[in-house]
Amino acid sequence: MIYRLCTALLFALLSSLTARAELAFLSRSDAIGVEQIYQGGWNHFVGGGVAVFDCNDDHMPDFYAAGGGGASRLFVNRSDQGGLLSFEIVATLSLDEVIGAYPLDIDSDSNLDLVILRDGSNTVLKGFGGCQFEPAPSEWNFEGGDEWTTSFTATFENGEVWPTLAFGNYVDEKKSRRTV
Ligand SMILES: [Ca+2]
Ligand SMILES: [Ca+2]
Ligand SMILES: [Ca+2]
Repeated sequence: MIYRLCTALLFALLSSLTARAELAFLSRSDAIGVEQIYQGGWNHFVGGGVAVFDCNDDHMPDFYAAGGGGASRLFVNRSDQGGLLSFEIVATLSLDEVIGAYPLDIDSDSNLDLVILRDGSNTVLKGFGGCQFEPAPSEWNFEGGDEWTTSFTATFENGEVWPTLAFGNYVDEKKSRRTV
């Protein structure tokens, strides 16, 4: 009896492993509707970030993809659960010279905001839910600078309601061009 039980369990395990080995992914690249490319000159050799987050609280991941010298885009996930992938592009949020993006609730209103790193002025977008964004309000006092920004982090320091944002800038292009 024990032998039969062990045999049955082993068979079930092997069947499970076989099923897992057959797991496959189907390319649905056409679902995004455009060819999203991170491209550009030497100032885009570093970068290419994608921010994956849920900007409309429907539990389906949306993403904001950097484009370097091309267009960055927000792709809102319009797929049916368990169905084929489908995305809607929010054209108004397309920017150039974007190196990366990070979702973060800067004003703690439960709507994710978006920090966008650029070769040029960095951008902060305030989220309003429903994947609606607008430039950060002036009272946030965000100064985007004009440097070549390639890294970012943020932290809520002890007792602080607003996060501290830290941007990492790469080569000083003005100095670099003088020495080339
Ligand atoms: Ca979503
Ligand atoms: Ca927010
Ligand atoms: Ca910058």
